[in-house]
Formats: sequence, structure tokens, C-alpha cells
Amino acid sequence: MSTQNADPRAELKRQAAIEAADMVKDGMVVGLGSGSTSAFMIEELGRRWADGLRFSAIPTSERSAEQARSHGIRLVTFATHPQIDIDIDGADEVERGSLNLIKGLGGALFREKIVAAAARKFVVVVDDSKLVDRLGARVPVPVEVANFGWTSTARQLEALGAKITQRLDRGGNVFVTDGGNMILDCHFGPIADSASLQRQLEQIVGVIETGLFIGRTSEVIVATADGLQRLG
Ligand code: ABF
Repeated sequence: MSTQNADPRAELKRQAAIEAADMVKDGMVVGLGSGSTSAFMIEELGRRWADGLRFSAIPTSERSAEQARSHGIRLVTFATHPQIDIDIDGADEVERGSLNLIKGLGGALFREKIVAAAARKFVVVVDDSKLVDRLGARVPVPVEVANFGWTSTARQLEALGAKITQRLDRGGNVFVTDGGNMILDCHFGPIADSASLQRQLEQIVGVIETGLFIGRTSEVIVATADGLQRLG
């Protein structure tokens, strides 16, 4: 049995993903997110590609690139396509009021943020279990840090109130991002002011990027047992 089929939220994720895939039109440059919800979206876009839809895509992870290639989807780079029309990606938490996000439990936060930042429209696809009143209540903020001097970086993160776990892969080894760095999962508990926390995190030398996505979301497509909702 695949992991995706074992996920009880899989059907809702698929519905949100298909709704978002509908927003991709001929000729667009599309950011392809990472994670299981995005995988449903790439699968759907693969189906549409086979039916003749033509677009160019920039993937946010090696895994998404591989999936897109398997469908024959045309992959491009920022060198030739600096402006993305629409980026569609999942999230780990979505704050109801602000639509700010925590992303990166899948490990692709750095590329995900670069792609989101280059997009005219950033659409987030989630099932309703991801909606929270305050970011950080259930999941840590993943922070990608340079390997060199990481214990010093970790101490500075702790000084901001984080309880830190170094991310490991399934084999128990230190998780390595697509950029060759490591991730420190920072447990802050419910975050009162995520924009201010992001500014503080950015000040720490050694921090490459964080999973806090502040003020970037254009729209969230939320799948619930009662149907789809659109926020934003
Ligand atoms: C990516 O995949 C990440 O930013 C986030 O960590 C994760 C969401 O995963 P899923 O769609 O599998 O719940 O979007």
C-alpha cells in the first residue's frame, strides 16, 4: 500500500488539488509545489498535459521535478522564465485570519519560498485539518540552516524561545535538503506575532530560510467533508 493511500485525508487533499489544477491555463508558467497534496495536483496536471494542455513548470523539489518529468510536463528554470504566473503548493498549517503559513515539514521550504516569491498568484491547497487559529500550535517551524556552525545557530534559535529538534531522515541520519543543508525544527508553541518572529529569525547568521510564509498567500483552497472552501 502506498503512503498516499494510507493517508485518511488523501481524498480531501485530492479534491483541493484538482480544484487548483483547474486554474492552470495554456501558456502559463506554473510553480509545482511539494508534498502529498501537491503530488495529486501534479498528477492531475499530468492528465491534462496528456489531453493537450501546454504550460511550463518550475518544480519546488527534486521529487516534484521527477514526478512532473514522468508525465512529460515541460520543466523550465528561472533563467528563461523569471516570472511565475501561478504557484500551487501545500502547507502544514494555515492561520485562518491572516492566511500566513507554516511549510517545510516535507523539507523543501527553501525552494518553495523562492518559487512562491516569484509568483503573481500563490495558491495553497490543504484539507481542513491544516487550519489553525495560531501558527505553531501543532507543528514546529522548520528552519533550514547551514551545516557549518549549526550548533551556534541552534543556540541563537533557542534564545528566541524555540525547543529544537534536528531533523532526521527515515534511516535516522541527519536530513539533507535539496540544497545540501540541514533543518532544525523549532517548537515555539502558538505564535502570537509570526511576522515579527520571521524578522527575528532572518537576523540570525546561519539561518538560510524558515518555513514561515508571511503575507504571501493569494488564496487557500480548503477541502472539507462538506465540500471545498476558498479563502482569500
Ligand atoms: C509541502 O508539503 C510542504 O511545505 C509541506 O511541508 C508539505 C505539506 O504536505 P502534505 O500536502 O503532504 O500534507 O507543501
